[in-house]
Amino acid sequence: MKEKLEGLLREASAELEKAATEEGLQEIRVKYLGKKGELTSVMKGLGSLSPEERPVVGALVNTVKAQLEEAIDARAAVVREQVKAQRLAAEKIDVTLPGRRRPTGSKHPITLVTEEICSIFAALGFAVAEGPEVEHDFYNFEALNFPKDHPARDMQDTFFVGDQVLLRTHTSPVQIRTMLKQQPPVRIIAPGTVYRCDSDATHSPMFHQIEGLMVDKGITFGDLKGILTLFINQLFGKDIGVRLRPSFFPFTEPSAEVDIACVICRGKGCRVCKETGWLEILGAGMVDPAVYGHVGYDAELYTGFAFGMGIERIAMLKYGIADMRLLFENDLRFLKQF
Ligand code: 2U9
Repeated sequence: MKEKLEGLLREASAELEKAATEEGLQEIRVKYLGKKGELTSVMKGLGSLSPEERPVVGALVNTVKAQLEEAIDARAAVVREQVKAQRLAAEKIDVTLPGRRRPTGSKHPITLVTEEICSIFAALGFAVAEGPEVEHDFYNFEALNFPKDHPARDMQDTFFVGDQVLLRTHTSPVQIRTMLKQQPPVRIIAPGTVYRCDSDATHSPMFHQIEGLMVDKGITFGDLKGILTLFINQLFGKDIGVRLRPSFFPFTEPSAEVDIACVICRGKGCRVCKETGWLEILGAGMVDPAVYGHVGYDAELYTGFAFGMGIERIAMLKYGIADMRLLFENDLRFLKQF
């Protein structure tokens, strides 16, 4: 019996040596110590021994059982450590590897120009004002002194949403809304998207504008010229030539168009400036007293100037973009350059 038990212990020890997984160890535990296990069947056979043999063999079985349990537990600890080491090796991360680069976008040239223009005027004390793109006829035309039969009010030029409701054709309604809310002094710029029923190689039905308005006591045409010249010199350089030509708008009187010396030929004459040497970039004028009447300002007390410019045109001149459609196609090969 003693040899049999020692044989079992040797056999189990040899199997334990080879066991490399927790499952393998469990099988060995069942094989020797389980209900139908080898050691258990020896214990069951104790009853057939003589009363003298029984305590001796019983003590031996208990010793072997304890040794076996100890050996299994010891091997289990080793296997657990091995499994852990394997998992750690498999999950190892090299934290020194460079990260995966995500492509970063860049700002659209229209956004860049808008931000640059806004920051120039912000430095001059102008606040940025915004308003709705779907407007009422009153804010878009009526309060701006457009006659009832003005061609801009025509269905051919304006997108109408309803009888009196339309897509704003300029950002001027933002200034009207501001004036209705506050008394002078007013110093604002209004950047935004505008819409006109117009689409060809040089016109898009949706484009962007920045308009400005300054109203206070004693504002003169000299202030208009001074502020706009300062603005142009910051945007296009301090040596650029500037000239004002008389013009007409329903909402300003007197009105002017502002030209800069051609940024391509510096005034010599080229295809871009149609051989004139000049490029029109702004419209401007002293706010017509009729506009003050619509917003409740005292036209005897206050004067002011307003101006407007198309951002696409400025962006094309500033960055040398030949075709306006590039600004709306969202081709990454184009946009990545900014
Ligand atoms: C109020 C009073 C007056 C805004 C002005 C212009 C002249 C102008 C055009 C430039 C190119 C529009 O994008 S464009 O087609 N704008 O020439 N805009 S004065 O005058 C105002 C605005 C609001 C209350």
